[in-house]
Amino acid sequence: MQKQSRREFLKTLGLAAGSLSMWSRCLGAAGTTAQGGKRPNIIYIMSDDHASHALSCYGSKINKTPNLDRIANEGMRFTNAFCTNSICAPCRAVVLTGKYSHINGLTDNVARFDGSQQTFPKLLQQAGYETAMVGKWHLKTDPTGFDYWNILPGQGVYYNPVTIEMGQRKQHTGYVTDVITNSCLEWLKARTTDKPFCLMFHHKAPHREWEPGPAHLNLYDDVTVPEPETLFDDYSGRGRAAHEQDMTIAKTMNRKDLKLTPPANLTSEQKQAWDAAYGPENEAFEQANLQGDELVRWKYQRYIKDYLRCIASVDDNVGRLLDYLDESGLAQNTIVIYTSDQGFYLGDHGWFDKRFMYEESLRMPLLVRCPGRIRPASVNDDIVLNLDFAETFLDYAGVPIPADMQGRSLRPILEGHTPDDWRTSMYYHYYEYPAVHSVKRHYGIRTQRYKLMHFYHDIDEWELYDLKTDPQELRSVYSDPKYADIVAELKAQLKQLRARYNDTTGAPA
Ligand SMILES: [Ca+2]
Repeated sequence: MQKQSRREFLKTLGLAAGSLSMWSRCLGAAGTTAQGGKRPNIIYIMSDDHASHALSCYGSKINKTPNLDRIANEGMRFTNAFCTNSICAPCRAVVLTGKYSHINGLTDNVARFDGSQQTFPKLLQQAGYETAMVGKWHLKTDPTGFDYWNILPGQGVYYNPVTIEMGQRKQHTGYVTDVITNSCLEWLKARTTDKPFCLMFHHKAPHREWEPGPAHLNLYDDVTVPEPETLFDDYSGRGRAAHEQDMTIAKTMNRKDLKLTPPANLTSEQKQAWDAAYGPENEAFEQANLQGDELVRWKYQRYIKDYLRCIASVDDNVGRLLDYLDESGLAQNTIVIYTSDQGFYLGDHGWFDKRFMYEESLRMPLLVRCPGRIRPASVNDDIVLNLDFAETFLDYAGVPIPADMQGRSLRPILEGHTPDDWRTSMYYHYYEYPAVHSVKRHYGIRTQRYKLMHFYHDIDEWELYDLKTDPQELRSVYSDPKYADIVAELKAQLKQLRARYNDTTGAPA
């Protein structure tokens, strides 16, 4: 935004006419915000594995997300939001603590989160906020720092889920994205205090095995979803890690992922709708005996349609929440964030899943709306991290940011003023290996233009990508003499980042 001229800004506002009145209402005579000292509510919406290239406000070629786009049109969209360790539970721990995985203790999905440590919900609670956590938690220990919590056990299931509400198991009939949203709305409607609140609203969708809800079983039936350019990537130009992973559509995807085996826990009515949606196509598939690229193409269509159907339900349900905020008057003083715990491969490089520091899984969608505080339809390309969220929420709540948190408040950026000393590079570290999907341990640095990665443990390989000339990261230029100076410079910066974040884990840089 700060790079837009006033004329461009006004033009953008024209495109977001619905947002303009809301924005204007909050402007004082001098054009400053009229919010005064009133502390904003915070609604943090996080889905699971929703890649930014599956939101239309990010230019998706494969789906439309009108309700999520609304947050972008009425707030700020970040184009360089990254996670620090691209896997479910560790991302959640980073968000709660504002600390890297090696500091908060949750480096992989196997460990248990130590809920006795400092988290931003605890600090908000101490500062007089009412706090709630609803949906996928995935940290193995009970939530701490929340006045109310209602979570899925572990990964949860899509259909007829059990939730654990303040320690009590509850069986629900229905689709998980609706169930989680219902619980959030019930909590919001039942509130009786005048306290500001912070609600964490975490969807399970669109996590594997991508089971669509009853309302979207037939969405995309009559279309062929465009394939990613790298669907048939052969990994030449990259190191052993890209060759030796186990997350390809061709080999790794199983019959349950592909809905050739139905979910076990459907009601008879749900089963009927399910069979009607998948039955005829499955029968045709079993008879066709597809092989090679043709088989990959079929699997890609089945996978991506189901993934997008799950997102359609997230989008609808975010719309329900936004509507409620409008009707209740809460929209005016509530920060609404939409993000995902990390990105995902949508057939890019022939893959599904995440874990790698390559772009598709490193990058998260990040949309933030708050009328009067954040300009509508603004776009920012600074490097921001999930490590920054805790600090941002504390900043907006007027709570001092503890010195041991490792990120930085996004508030100045959200309000249109990127600090001169904002980070120009980010540090990443992935640990879960050997494990499912066989993505080797690695850490690295990403700047606006370059990415240097070091794979270690049972390997010692470096890769360098020039994102300007090779945005799809198809050819490592680590050994290209033309890039020798860049390699030396980035290695020095990487060492500095490891020292700054006190990361002594993994092989030395
Ligand atoms: Ca995830």
